[in-house]
Amino acid sequence: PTDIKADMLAKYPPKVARKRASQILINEALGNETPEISANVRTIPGIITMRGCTYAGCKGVILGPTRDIVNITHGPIGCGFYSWLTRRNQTDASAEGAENFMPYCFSTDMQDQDIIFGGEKKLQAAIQEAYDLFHPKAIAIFATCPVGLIGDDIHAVARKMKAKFGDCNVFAFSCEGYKGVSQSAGHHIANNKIFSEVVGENDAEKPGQFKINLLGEYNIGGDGFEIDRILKKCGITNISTFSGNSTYDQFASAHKADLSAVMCHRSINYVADMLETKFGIPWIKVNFIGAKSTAKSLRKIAEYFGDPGLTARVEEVIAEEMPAVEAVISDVLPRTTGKTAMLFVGGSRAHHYQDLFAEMGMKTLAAGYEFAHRDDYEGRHVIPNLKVDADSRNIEEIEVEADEKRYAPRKTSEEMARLEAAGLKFKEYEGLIPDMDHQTLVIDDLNQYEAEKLVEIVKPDIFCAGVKEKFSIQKLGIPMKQLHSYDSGGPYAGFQGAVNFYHEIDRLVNSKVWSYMKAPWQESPELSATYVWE
Ligand code: CFM
Ligand code: HCA
Repeated sequence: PTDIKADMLAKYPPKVARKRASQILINEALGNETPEISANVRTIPGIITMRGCTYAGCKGVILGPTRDIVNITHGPIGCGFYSWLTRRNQTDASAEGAENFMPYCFSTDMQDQDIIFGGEKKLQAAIQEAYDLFHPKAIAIFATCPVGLIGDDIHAVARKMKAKFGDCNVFAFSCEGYKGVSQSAGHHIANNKIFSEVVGENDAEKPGQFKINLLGEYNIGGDGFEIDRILKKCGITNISTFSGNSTYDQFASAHKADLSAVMCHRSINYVADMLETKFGIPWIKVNFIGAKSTAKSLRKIAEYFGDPGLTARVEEVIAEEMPAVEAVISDVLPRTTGKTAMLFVGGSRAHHYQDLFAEMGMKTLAAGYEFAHRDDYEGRHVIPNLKVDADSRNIEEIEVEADEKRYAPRKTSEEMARLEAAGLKFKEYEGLIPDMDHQTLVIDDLNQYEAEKLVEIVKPDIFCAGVKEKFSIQKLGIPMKQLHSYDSGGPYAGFQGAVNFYHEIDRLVNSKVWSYMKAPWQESPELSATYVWE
């Protein structure tokens, strides 16, 4: 792999090579010694990054999956259009009287004249129109790049309209695309606002014995439906998902849960921390991607509640679900064992999906995030040493304190200590690097050039990334699976999702169609060498 890194950097000018070298790492993690990677830093101008923008992270990712908030994009129409369900986040609005605004794309459709004369009046008119048409519980406004550049005060407009309506919560997000180096800043902005404007608004008691929040699960391709099916079967009540298949009221009631289970650490750790600080709800890291990981996560939740009935029920569910999973694993294993994968996805899936590939006997040779921070790579113990860069400083920091009336630690400190001593870790995420094999490659903010270079050198059996990478990789003759939208597939979470994934990957890595393609190295002899991975 040392040669691969050198090959990838060879064509860069020295300054670019130096910067990229700090984001390309050969995994030499041993025990607690995790090598340091540079992450959450600006992409070098001119490089074709895989990243998206801050608006995408706020509007598309965090708020996009909530069905009964009218989400208005204040900006040119492309921003609203791009973030309109392209993520394949599903929702279930079949209940009597359920509101669902997700099939609509709301935008102020900013024009040149709004940029010159200001867009506040147009925004106000759009909010009024949405209110008159739908009378929703809440209207959210999202800033795009021009809004910040011309200085429209979206918060003043939101306050004014909220006061005018009286029965509709109107709030705004300063999530201009350029606010941070990636989507990640948008997650943080969204977390802060949802927490300060919505969480805790509904104090009504929620039924259920074992109440959790599922944080960082977005119901892509129906993942959340499968997880909810399993939780329900176990007798665990999901009070609120942030934010797959969610409603305004779920956010408003999140403080009624007794545990937060965090799937995607990157996008939602802020809410997890704030729920603990303000209301006393502890959080644990879970992963429902992979059958074994699903079983492990259910056991962790049961361990937290410490109820023998729940523990027994969780074991029953695992025992009921696993035979179907194991039948498919033993069918595909002879065809998938020893195959190799590369995963370059967002801020958590490049880690989580390694478990699914491992279950199929497949090895992940290279992986990386588009926009995760060092803690997602190296583990949360590095947080105190993280540098606050210029872009992080753009994000409003909110002060959260214990709620005078409603703060209630869910466990005594003795109980927490006992659980920790038994191995249940709270507020902990160990990151991607320690989980990967020695001498594998970890690459932050991979770009178009490096992706093609990697594929040419290593020729993995499958490459997983997003839509921008899809066709360039396929043209190299390598099967490509989108791990954002799942192409047209899914769910891949939970037990049934794992089965879907095994079938899909088996089909992809064993398909004959790719052998009919002529990749560039098959036509140019100088590119035809095969790299031997040690
Ligand atoms: Fe979390 Fe996500 Fe991801 Fe993400 Fe995303 Fe996504 Fe993703 Mo695309 S919240 S970090 S900002 S798991 S949209 S559902 S697939 S990049 S790996
Ligand atoms: C986003 C959304 C995205 C894009 C995926 C892709 C998603 O970042 O705005 O590049 O294919 O999951 O839909 O991450």
